[in-house]
Amino acid sequence: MFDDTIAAIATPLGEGGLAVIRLSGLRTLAIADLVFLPVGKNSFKPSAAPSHTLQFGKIVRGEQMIDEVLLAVLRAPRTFTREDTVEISCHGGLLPAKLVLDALLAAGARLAGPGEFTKRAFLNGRLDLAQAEAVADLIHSRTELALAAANEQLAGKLSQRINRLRDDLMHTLAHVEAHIDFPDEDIAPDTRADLLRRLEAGLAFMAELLATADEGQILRRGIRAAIVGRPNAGKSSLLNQLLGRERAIVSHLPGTTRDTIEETANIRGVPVVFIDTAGLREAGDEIEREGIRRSRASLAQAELILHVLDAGEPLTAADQNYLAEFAGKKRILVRNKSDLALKLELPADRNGPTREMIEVSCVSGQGIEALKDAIKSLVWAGEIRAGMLEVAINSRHQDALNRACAAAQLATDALRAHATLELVAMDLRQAANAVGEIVGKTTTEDLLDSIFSSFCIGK
Ligand SMILES: Nc1nc2c(ncn2[C@@H]2O[C@H](COP(=O)(O)OP(=O)(O)OP(=O)(O)O)[C@@H](O)[C@H]2O)c(=O)[nH]1
Ligand SMILES: [Mg+2]
Repeated sequence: MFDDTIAAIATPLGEGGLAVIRLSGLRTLAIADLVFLPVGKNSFKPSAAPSHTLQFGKIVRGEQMIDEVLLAVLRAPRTFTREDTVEISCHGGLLPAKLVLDALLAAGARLAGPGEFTKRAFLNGRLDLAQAEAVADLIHSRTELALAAANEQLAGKLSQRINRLRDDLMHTLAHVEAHIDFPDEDIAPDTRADLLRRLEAGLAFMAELLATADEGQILRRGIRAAIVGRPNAGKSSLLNQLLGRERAIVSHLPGTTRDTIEETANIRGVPVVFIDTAGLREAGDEIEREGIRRSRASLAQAELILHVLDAGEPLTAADQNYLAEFAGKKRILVRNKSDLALKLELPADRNGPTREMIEVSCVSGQGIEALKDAIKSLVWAGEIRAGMLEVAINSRHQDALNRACAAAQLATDALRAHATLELVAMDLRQAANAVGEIVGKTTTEDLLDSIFSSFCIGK
């Protein structure tokens, strides 16, 4: 399908034990022959080597010996790209990998763009689009749960469901179109009822998939949780407890934290970016005021607020204001310093979001596990169902499904109202196309570019 052969370093740039250079395309074996000298009687030149074998030898460029390597020969079609592929493991470090790559480029390969190997895998039919996206999810996953979801998607669990849905829409479309060709015949009542039933089942199924969108986002991107409260409440101490290490400076001086500090932690499978902020108060010098401005900006961006209150101090008017101010957000009240005598009394009227209060001591660590549970259950309503991981959709899928749903709804309404069948067919085709975008049955070059450009080079 492609007449050029692409090459790239597939491992991260930097020093390491090994680096891997990848080569894929029609001329892979010929190019590899030019740069690889087999060493020992059991090694072959790439074009003579059986598929799926490792050859030991040297990479050379003219007279210059570059590195001693292991070279894997993988012949089409049993490869990731479905093209002839060679993977060269050389010594780690920037220079050996770069010189091996240069030798391949000099021998006729072209430097691969981001995600180009995966794009070829897609265009050659090895993966569909949802599976190709799962490759990127897998690389970027920050928790085991996200990894599990990426693996399910890569295995085609989402694609199977999407394909069934699309087939179903196409089937209905074919029925409707058959009647358009014979304008005298109206759809028989029981056929119409049957088509409506199918469409409704499809709509219900799409709604079910759409319901996983939030969870899919959380798995992929995590959530941002701002730790706020007045100075000295123990915000930085709480960040350190949640991370399990001394990240932020803690001191008895109010106004210690001036800049915002962001760190990611894995909270019961959910990646959470915690943002420690400058204590909120009116006074303060110029730097502290800037810190407070940043606290406010973090607050605005956060999906979750951990409002830290000092159990050893009575509630102030400022605290009251903050309690009211954050009431509209997803929030957890953290009553810190539970090791001290309790002086903090919360207003009796704690309905709504204020209900959630966790007592902790950042000195003893008491309550921290309960706080993690509370965070997890607040961002992740309900259990993490095994079936959900299989289909946790991303925002592109969500967008396509929303369009498909709207079009399928129009088709359903039109069919029920005995509208012209042409109209029904048009909406159905739109729905099927939108669903097809998810797996890449209907795509545009722009869409592919936007998906694959977010990949690493060499993937
Ligand atoms: N007794 C007790 N002291 C605590 C606890 N948590 C924090 N502290 C103390 O409270 C003081 C303030 O802690 P920080 O974590 O720096 O408070 P902060 O909210 O980040 O303060 P600013 O950055 O100034 O806004 C320090 O002296 C901590 O040792 C706790 O659970 N119990
Ligand atoms: Mg602090």
